[in-house]
Amino acid sequence: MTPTITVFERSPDGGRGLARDMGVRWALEEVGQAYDVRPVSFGGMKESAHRSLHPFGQIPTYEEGDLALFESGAIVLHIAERHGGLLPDDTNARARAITWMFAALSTVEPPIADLATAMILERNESWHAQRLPFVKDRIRDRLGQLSVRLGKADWLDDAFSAGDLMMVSVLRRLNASGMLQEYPNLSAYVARGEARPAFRRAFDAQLAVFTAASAG
Ligand code: GTB
Repeated sequence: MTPTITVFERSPDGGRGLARDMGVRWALEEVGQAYDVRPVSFGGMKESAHRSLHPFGQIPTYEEGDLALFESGAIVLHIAERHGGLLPDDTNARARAITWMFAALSTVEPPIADLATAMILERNESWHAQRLPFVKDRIRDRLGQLSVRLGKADWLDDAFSAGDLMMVSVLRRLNASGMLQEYPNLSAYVARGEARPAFRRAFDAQLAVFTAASAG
């Protein structure tokens, strides 16, 4: 059965692959699963039809037969569990890969999300300039720790896994900040993820939605 995902009708990132359907697309491409896409407007996300799929009125969602999921991390885990290629067969290695998925979303991403909040929502506040260095230092703490753990390895735990997919997706949120460049092994890690053919296909597909919406 071909799954359907929802995506931004017109992504505010201009098609740079920063909206969270990108990780889901990437996972589907990695495992070779075709998928359909249903673009949703900002208004449509808040309507009851979409809220029945996503209680918080957001994208992405994932529908496959009578299964409906939201939360990009849960969707990627579902895809990784149903198909080969994103989680190791060895039970312990599989648990470690899932641990990295959680680490990406619940340990590394929060300070990065805080930077987005600072830059978008708090930019005009009188205290913005005073707060920003603290926000960035909290990101540097996590990047430094992650950089030490990655070391010279290509991926976080031996072969590429859903853990790397989530971690690279989270770190890409820093692309515009220039902060990743302070950690050469992390910027090389992200570049390795972005160079994967499955990533390229996913990126091109989400960009095509944005380009079509802008032309229409
Ligand atoms: N935890 C959820 C998940 O991982 O699926 C978060 C989902 C989420 O934040 N969805 C956002 C959304 O639907 C889009 S991806 N927002 C609309 C709303 O809340 O009304 C977040 C996002 C948005 C824009 C950019 N950007 O422009 O760069 C990047 C990421």
